[in-house]
Amino acid sequence: MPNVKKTFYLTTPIFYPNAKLHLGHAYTMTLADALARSHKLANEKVYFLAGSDENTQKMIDAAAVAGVEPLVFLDGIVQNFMKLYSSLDISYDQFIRTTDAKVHWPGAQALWNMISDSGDLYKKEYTGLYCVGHEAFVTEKDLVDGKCPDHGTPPERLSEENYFFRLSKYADVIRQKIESDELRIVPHTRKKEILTFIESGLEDISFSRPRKASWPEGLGVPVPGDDSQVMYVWCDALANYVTALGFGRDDALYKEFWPADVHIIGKDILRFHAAIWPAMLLSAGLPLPKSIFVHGFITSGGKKMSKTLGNVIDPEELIETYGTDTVRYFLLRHISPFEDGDITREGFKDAYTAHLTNGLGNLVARVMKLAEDNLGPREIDVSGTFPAEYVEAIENFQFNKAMDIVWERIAELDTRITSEKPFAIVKEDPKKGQDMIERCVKDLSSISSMLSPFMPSTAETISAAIRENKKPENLFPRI
Ligand code: ME8
Repeated sequence: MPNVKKTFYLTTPIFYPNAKLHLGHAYTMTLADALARSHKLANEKVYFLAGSDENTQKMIDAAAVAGVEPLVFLDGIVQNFMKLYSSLDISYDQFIRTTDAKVHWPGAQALWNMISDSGDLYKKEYTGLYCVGHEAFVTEKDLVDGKCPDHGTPPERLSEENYFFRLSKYADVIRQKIESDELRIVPHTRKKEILTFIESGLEDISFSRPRKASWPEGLGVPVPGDDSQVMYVWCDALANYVTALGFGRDDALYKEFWPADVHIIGKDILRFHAAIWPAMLLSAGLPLPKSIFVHGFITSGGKKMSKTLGNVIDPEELIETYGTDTVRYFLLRHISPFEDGDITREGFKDAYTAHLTNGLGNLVARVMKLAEDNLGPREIDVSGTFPAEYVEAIENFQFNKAMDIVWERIAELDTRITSEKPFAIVKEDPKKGQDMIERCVKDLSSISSMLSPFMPSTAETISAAIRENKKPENLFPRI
């Protein structure tokens, strides 16, 4: 039988390109990358999607403030996204842009037509409160003191003709699929949250807006058969998860990878992914994603880090000072993936010194110095399996737990060297000492494999040092 690899399709939110990305976005991408790399390590065929959500009013507004043509502005920001992903070592396979009329629009329109054929779209005059920050209509009960609590801005009152999607029709089916974990929502607290939301009743939602004269050509997916309207904004954005695979144009990837194994999202966009998106797919008769992993927010000074609130930490700045893998390390180990986690510059520095300079860096130097001084070049058999608890932690998206397991190994090996003293024994009984050192190198190699999804270039440096039997340059110099 041909050896068919298990496939693994992983998506990330396509961020709004109205400003530079901050550490919160870097967090989502780092979680996703660690997951993608773990599945590659397990020999699966991974497809990892990133992208940007471009057909929006807030991008137009930001371009106006910057004094640049919207489409030029977009190109600049998207380059920034990609630059950040490259400095974070994000191994995405495709970057989808929703202004891409060749890649995204045919599928978005095909999906629209399927939903329309099911009788789930109707036109209606709508008056409501619109939060530009969320790019969504909100209700009075979402507001605090008349303002959106997430963005601190009052919503606009809009009155216009829109196409509406019969979301209400799908509430029961979606609830049942989430309850039974056919659509698995992780963590459990988010599953409960979305079930409560669905039980409180789903209302039909706006799926289009009149095309604005101020919007440039090339922005906004035209509603099939009604050029006066563009898709807006979640129906356009959510469709990216299938259009990127060629849905509606060239189905090869779609057939291979859909349904998605995991949509990774932040907790702010749970409703869109766990209610609206499944309803769209059900309406179109397409399979639902298998799971949605919902992470918490990175806060800074106790408040959500957000462009609008102006308390952002620039990931590039941290990468410049500490290096890519330190930033990845901190995000993956010191922030609980299921809850909010605060990050301060001091906490970051302390973790660096304690666990990277003194922990991992010190151990690598210690073991490799012993190896370089005492072992001749020799083949080290490094094949081995990962501990079950490590694999299980990753399957449950508990990257911090998986890394705790790695750091337990680091501490164990360090303690063993101190107590068994191979450095002394090798002088009295070279054969015995060499065997002990060889065992240390093997354990270091297994630590390096376990680290590779999280800190890929550090893992590669360690592996290379082992191959060459040479102590590497100081991995995490004191700062
Ligand atoms: O919502 N902590 O885009 P967006 C952790 N375009 N993660 C954070 C964060 C924080 N403080 N702030 C943002 C959109 N994020 C839509 C998505 S998908 C079809 C369309 C991350 O630019 C987190 O992943 O507002 C959150 O869900 C996402 O950025 C929102 O990004």
